[in-house]
Amino acid sequence: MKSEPDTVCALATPPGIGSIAVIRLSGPRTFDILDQITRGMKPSRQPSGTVRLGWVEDSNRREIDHVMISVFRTPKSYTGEDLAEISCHGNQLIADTIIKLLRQHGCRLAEPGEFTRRAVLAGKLTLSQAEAVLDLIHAQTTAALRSALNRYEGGISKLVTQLAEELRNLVADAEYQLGFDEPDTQPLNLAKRVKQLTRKLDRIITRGKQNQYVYKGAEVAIVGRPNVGKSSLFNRLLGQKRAVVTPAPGTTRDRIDASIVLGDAQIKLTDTGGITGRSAGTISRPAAAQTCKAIEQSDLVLTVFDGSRPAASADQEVFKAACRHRAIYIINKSDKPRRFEPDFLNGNPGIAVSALTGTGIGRLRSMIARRFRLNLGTVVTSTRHLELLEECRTALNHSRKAPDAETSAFELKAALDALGKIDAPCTSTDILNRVFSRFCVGK
Ligand SMILES: Nc1nc2c(ncn2[C@@H]2O[C@H](COP(=O)(O)OP(=O)(O)OP(=O)(O)O)[C@@H](O)[C@H]2O)c(=O)[nH]1
Ligand SMILES: [Mg+2]
Repeated sequence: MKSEPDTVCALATPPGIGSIAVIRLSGPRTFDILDQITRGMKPSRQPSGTVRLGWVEDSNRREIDHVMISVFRTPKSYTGEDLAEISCHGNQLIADTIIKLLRQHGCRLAEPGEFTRRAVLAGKLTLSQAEAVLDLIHAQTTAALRSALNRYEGGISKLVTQLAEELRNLVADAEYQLGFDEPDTQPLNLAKRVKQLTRKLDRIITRGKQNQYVYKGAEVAIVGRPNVGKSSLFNRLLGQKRAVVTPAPGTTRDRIDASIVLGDAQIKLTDTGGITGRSAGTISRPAAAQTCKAIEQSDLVLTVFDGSRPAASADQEVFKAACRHRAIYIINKSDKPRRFEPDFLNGNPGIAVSALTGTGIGRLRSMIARRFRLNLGTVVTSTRHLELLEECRTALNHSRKAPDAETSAFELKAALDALGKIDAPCTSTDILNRVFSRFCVGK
């Protein structure tokens, strides 16, 4: 026999002092419990979708707070269950006391993401919509917000339905052909359509990976030999004097991080100690190791050269360290006569800027922003979705290269299964745990 679900409660607003605090509870005993802790109101008789004012009191009839209670009856609530929200004064002590009271009357403290999890289990939200709820809460830029809203409205489900439809047609045709042909000898004549679908997935995956920067943020390191103006550029991009700038080489030793928004993404910008040529020795080994690590970790390397001085071997070292990564080559000090004419940049003209006067900085900002722009060609951004789309693409490739028709059809079904996991009808605890592990309590 299926047991009745617990009634759960949690603080839905951030802890601490605020004008109000909201405590949410959901489950079959919601109104029964509320009736027991309130005076001047009977939440069990309150119509769904209404708000009433009244008192919360403890078992000795002592007043705890004057509150507003919003009532949402099953199935017309966020979780699909009976749900209520108590808005009390925004004092942590009051909120804690009310939660303690609710627990004394049989409420369990909700797990992180439990309200949204219940919404998914009740079919109120698809899994990808639930993930969008999390992205909505955590979005740091307007682009990230817009894209999360699109997914909250079902953008991923639409995409999955479309792709699954195409795949299902392929599976049906494959099975139809299997009925006629010798399964072990006749290759399926579907390779062309499978390839087309694979190409479509390629595009979605590439754009989706690009979109991840909008959510996860991007790491951008400024590197170069000592004294080329890395810290000056760092300060310019930040719009404030964070890093120390001096005329002496070797000023920056430890890396300095700062956060800025450029275009659609939140960017962690890192100023590093200068990289010297092998013969020079003005920077300590640990500092050099730190700089190399910053390059390795970066999604983009801003490689700075001093445009007013001839290229040196240290510049070439810097180029060698950075060129294996996504890089922008910056020729700084453009306010001075140009003397930097290297032969190792492979024809890349770089971008001329002056960190001192600000010339070219606007163009540089746009160049960086372009690298991390939200690609509106797809709604995909999440790692979980990308992994499943990649699994789907791998199965499609196997299907195309399969030695016989039966294996080919089997792989097509595997591709369909992978796609199905994106909005899985939630029977798998593993998938649910993975999705909801990042949620906060009360959501
Ligand atoms: N003329 C001119 N001078 C600049 C420019 N950018 C930086 N400088 C000067 O170059 C010197 C070194 O600048 P920093 O920003 O400290 O250079 P850095 O690459 O961080 O140096 P280290 O931390 O020592 O590796 C300072 O005197 C700056 O004022 C520029 O665009 N034009
Ligand atoms: Mg510096």
